[in-house]
Amino acid sequence: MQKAIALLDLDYFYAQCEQLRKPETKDKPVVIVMPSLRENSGAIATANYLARDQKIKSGMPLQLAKKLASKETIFINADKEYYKELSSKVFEIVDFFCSKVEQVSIDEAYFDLTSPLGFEKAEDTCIKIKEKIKCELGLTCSIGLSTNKLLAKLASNEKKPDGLFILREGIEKFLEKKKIRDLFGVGVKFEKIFKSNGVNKIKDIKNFKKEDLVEWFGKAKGEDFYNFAFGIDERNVEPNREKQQVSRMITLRSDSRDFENIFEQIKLLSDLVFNEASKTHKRFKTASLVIVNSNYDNITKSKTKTEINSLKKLIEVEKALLHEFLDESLSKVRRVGVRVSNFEEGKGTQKTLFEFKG
Ligand code: DCP
Ligand code: CA
Ligand code: CA
Repeated sequence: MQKAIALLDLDYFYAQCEQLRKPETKDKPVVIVMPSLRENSGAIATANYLARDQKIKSGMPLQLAKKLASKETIFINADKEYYKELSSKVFEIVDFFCSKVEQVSIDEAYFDLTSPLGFEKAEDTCIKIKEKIKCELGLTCSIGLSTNKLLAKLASNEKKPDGLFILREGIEKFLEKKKIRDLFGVGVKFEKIFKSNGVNKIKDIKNFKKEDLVEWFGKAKGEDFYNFAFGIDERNVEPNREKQQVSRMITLRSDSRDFENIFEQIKLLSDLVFNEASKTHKRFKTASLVIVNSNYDNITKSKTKTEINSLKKLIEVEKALLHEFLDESLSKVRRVGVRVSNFEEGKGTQKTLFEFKG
């Protein structure tokens, strides 16, 4: 089966985070600074697109950026804790849609949407992820969707900012335009080696044999670069995120507002979710009822309790949430889901005092 692999990268990330909490900076060039110990010195972490129009970019010394800036350019010192907080909220949203997520940096993650729905549905999922991040957090990102990591990453740069680029056909033509520096793993040092051998674009690699690349870069890297030139990349998405939540959803046989009918499904889903969550030996505090109504609106109702440590308790909370939903809404339920989150460190079952002894 053809794989469906996506790369999500947040747009001008640190600057976007700052603009989110400082609305007065809207429509202004914004530059984020990593200050150094010496006064008035430091490096540029990133710049929003208006500041990039002034030729200010990541890695540049602060002094140079100040020379390029206009009067209205706003300089802000980086607040990494705040960016990390937003970053984890973003990837929790991705976790909700996909269980195979590999975060590769503060603002970037691959996710594998191959199963169970395949490439056709992957596009829908990417659209939903973008919407939810926008709607819940107010942030934009760009997603590349393709058949492997290399192509997903390249695709993610095609429609920045706030873009979704699907690369499934015409891969050879797509790669024709790309410079050697665009290739995964090629930095300044490797770019020099390529260029000294007359390779300026990715397609120029095809003029050489695999053995030539192995000679320049060693076996592993040489072979990878050679394969990359043909759009081949066998690297898997290696999930590296702790599960932030466990959830299951089901579509009702027909749209319904009948309490017993819906509750019956909720009990089954709660059982599945509770067992899955207990496997990871986690305690959790939040239970949610997720409803998709007949208009395809998504409604989530949640309750947080000190500890939901038995299936019975989970079902009780879900029952109350269903009552609330039916009281508040007139719409019919099409899909229903149960989710638990807000995990706590430690084992799922509390040790008794007796067990702690000895
Ligand atoms: N970063 C940094 N120093 C660098 C490069 C990046 O501190 N030399 C930080 C700030 C960025 C974040 O990492 O906001 C993500 O880096 P990206 O390369 O993804 O760049 P941006 O997200 O800022 O911009 P883009 O919209 O091009 O992705
Ligand atoms: Ca980014
Ligand atoms: Ca990035």
